[in-house]
Amino acid sequence: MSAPIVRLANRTASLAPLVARGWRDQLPTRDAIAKEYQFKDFNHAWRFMSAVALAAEKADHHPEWFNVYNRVQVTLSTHDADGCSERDVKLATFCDEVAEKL
Ligand code: H2B
Repeated sequence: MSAPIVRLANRTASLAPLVARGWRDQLPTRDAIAKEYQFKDFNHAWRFMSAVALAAEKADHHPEWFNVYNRVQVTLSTHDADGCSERDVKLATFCDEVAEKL
């Protein structure tokens, strides 16, 4: 993911499409976004996590996540920028695309 490691210049506008798709803005607690996915079963949750993990490793941009059976809670923030960056927008969009196809 070659997006710059800087906080979003226009945070509200950049996050609006994600918020419209169910991502929660974690402000004021933290400059991060989070979404909970629910899949058919553990197999589908794991397929989602596998696909996202491969993309995350390739992009050197990793999710914080928590999985119980068919649920996956994903939190995205850029530690190196101490807040949301374009990298989080890209990874969030990718997560939604993968979940949509499962
Ligand atoms: N993932 C996330 N979410 N934020 C980062 O700032 C980050 C990362 N930085 N993965 C990368 C790894 C960095 O620590 C390494 C050294 O490139």
